[in-house]
Amino acid sequence: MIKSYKTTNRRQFLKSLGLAATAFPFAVGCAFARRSFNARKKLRNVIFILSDDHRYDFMGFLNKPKFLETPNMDRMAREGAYIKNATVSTALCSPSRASILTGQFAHRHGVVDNNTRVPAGTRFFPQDLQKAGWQTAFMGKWHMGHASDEPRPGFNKWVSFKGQGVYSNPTFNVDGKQVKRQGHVSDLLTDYALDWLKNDREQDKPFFLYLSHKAVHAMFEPAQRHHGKYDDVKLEYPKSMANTEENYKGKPQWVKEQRNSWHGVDHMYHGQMDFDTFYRRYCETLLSVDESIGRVIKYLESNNLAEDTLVMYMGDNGFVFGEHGLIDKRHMYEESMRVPFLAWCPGMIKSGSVVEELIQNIDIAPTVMDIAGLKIPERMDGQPFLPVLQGKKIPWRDAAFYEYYWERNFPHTPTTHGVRTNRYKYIHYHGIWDIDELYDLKNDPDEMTNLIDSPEHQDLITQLNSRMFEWLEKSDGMLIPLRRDQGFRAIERNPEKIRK
Ligand SMILES: [Ca+2]
Repeated sequence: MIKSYKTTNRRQFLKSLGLAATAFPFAVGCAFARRSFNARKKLRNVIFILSDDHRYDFMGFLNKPKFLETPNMDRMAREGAYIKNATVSTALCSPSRASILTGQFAHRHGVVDNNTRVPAGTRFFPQDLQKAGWQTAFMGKWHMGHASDEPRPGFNKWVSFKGQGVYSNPTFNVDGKQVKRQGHVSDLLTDYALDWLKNDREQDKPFFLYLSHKAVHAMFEPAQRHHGKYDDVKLEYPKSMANTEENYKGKPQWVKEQRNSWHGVDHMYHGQMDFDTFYRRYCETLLSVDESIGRVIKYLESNNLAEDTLVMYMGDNGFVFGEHGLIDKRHMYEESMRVPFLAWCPGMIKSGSVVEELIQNIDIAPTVMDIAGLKIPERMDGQPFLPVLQGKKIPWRDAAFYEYYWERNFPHTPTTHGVRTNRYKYIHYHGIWDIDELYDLKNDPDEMTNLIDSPEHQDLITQLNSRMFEWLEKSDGMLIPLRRDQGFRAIERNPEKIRK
């Protein structure tokens, strides 16, 4: 019998996922984190900076691409923590954003595509912070549903726009009023954020600022000062980009088919942009996000706030630049599922920390709740990771779960569920006649050799399959969500590239 998550308590649920052998030490870990934090009585503010579609390895300090310079991200990593194995539970904008705000998997909060509004009654963790006396602000891209930019519950200050918004001269909804501004959206959002920090919040209360950038979502538009900066740099293409027999050996059929689609290199965005321009503009657009981080950190330092404010920088999902002939996100390959994640707070996080633990977007909400000294609600699926950032050994998950639901708008990527450990990734497809995948990430980080039929891996596949279904059963995930048809459909193929 499938036991409903609602009737399963949190401890049973975590235990069911095989977390930490038993859930008890995990609970001890949380209590310890809270004691540790309270004892310091220092950390009291959180700034969460989110970018859109920034892939995990495009940062200057990782030297990829070689020409890219992100001095402020580099500084966060150098002086704070670089969370190496950060992933999202769904690599798609709106589901991931809803997971960040609720601490829940997509099948639990219900936002499974980019068209769905958050169901009425959904609780966002800033509502709890506000109730506890925190000052809260949301600046930027909300993007759960396209129709409204109206203030959402949980924020003392609201600056947002409808759906994807625009890069240049945007109109914002500022606390319910439409305000037209001149300039680049990344700069303007940072201006709003700094203005709120300086002038608009109650200075004696702890604060939570959610700075949610539109950048670097397609169609990329760098700030004017960055446009063309990377026009002449040499681009390096991933080895798996070429349409060769070797590259597609053992791969599911849908991957090769997707080459010639909106999200494939043979017909990307139906020909609106060529690959090289696309790559250069993406990197240029990222520079304004990096500068935004720098301005926020500089403000904290000049106002004596650096010691008691945790700054986190994360991407809402990854981005594929030609790997396996694909672009964009949605699927479970590394470039799509992994995200950049940095944390900075001098005095609380040791400089140069590298975190190996599997941290996910669902962990942000419980972590901020924990920092605020609030009880982590039963409804949240994630775990608080502050002690992990501080290098403390606490019981932690040994597997991250993943889900993506097929969209009629972008029909080339199938419904996907999967499990990723630090070593292996198991990918399971639904509703398509194709093969599943298993990768050994240690020996094959580029996911080139599918081990799904390897005799010596069959026991592991059975185990991972079983863990995946246990997760879905225990968390009410055994139904495939269906939504009404709406919006654009990316169903064109490039006739010149159709396989004979
Ligand atoms: Ca996104």
